[in-house]
Amino acid sequence: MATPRKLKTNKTVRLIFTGGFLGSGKTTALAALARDLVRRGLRVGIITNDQSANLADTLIVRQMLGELGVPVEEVVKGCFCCKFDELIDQMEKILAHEPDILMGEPVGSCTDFVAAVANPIKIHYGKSFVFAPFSTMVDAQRVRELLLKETATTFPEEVAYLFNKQLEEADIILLSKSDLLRPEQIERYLAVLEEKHPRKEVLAVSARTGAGMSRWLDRLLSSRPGAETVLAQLDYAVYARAEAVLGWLNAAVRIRGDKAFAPAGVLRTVMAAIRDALQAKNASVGHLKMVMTGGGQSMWINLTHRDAEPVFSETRMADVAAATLIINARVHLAPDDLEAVVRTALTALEAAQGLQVEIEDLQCFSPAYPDPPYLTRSPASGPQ
Ligand SMILES: Nc1nc2c(ncn2[C@@H]2O[C@H](COP(=O)(O)OP(=O)(O)OP(=O)(O)O)[C@@H](O)[C@H]2O)c(=O)[nH]1
Ligand SMILES: [Mg+2]
Repeated sequence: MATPRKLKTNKTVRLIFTGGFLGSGKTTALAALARDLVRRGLRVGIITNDQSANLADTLIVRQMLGELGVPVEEVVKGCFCCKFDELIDQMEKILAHEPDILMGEPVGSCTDFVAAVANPIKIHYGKSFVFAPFSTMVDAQRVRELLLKETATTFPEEVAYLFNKQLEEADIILLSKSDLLRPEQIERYLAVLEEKHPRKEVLAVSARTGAGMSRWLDRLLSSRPGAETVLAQLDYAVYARAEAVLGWLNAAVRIRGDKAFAPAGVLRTVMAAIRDALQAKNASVGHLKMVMTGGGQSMWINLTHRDAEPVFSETRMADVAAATLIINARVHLAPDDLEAVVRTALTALEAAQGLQVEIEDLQCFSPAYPDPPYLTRSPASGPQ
């Protein structure tokens, strides 16, 4: 097996990686944790990850943490597992800021993180880093859809397999967005997760209200060894099919008006047009997120379930005459169909609101077969 390049750190840096399915709340939770850690006087950096360039998450984290001076880097065109060398490159950039803690968010369609990323890091960079427990986030809607099979989905069984593998490799399972649930619902979902994963710690958290967050952070900062749960077995053919059924679209769109326009109105219009089309095609949504940036400000809108209401960011922007719209869609739809849906929505925006809409970049594809270069099921089996 190839050996990754060397990396030097002046101190041991704690790695907090948090995975979980598309839209489960990873970015929001990591940004909230980072804010808390900075408040405690710790130096933090974050690495985002996506299958393509033009990530919403990088913009969102920068907007959320910009004033705190938290460095944010990204690994694109593949998950951390498959882009291990690029992950090390980006970690090195963050290390230049001398962080105490480096946080990472693997892309939501990723699993086998411990074998593909954590173990190689432990083997090759053991003295430089220590892993905090690896957390997997799940929200209640996805538990009902993919674990309990109580709600309708068009996602095939392979996606449920991927979702379950994400839970299986967690040290800690986080039931996210607990503010949306009644106490008895929280109890029910925690019990379901505990029953399926009796040896794991399961916590309910809300990044929005802060409920459960300090308990989670205590675990992450404890001396408990992390990223210890290696998947004993993962059928890569099934995993690859789970990713391949997703249409994955990242676009950067320049929007100009003859006079200033309201970014929230544009976001709402494009979101509604795409969601209506996805409803008509009966396509399940993993996550549809759009970020508008103009005048040095960003705001965003998210849809994590096709039949849910889209959610706006708390940050708002003043009206602008020009802005960039980043669209990230992960949907159970063939890439060509998804691309047509998005292009049609943008054309309608231009026609209805008299805006000039120019697509600067648009990538639409299904994620490639995962092929992690340093996959190691047992840390002891590699070079020391
Ligand atoms: N009510 C509520 N909503 C939340 C919470 N955390 C995240 N969300 C919302 O859930 C949606 C998805 O959140 P993200 O943090 O982008 O999720 P993610 O897991 O990073 O998504 P991907 O990176 O696309 O997989 C957004 O609309 C968030 O505002 C929470 O604690 N409470
Ligand atoms: Mg995210």
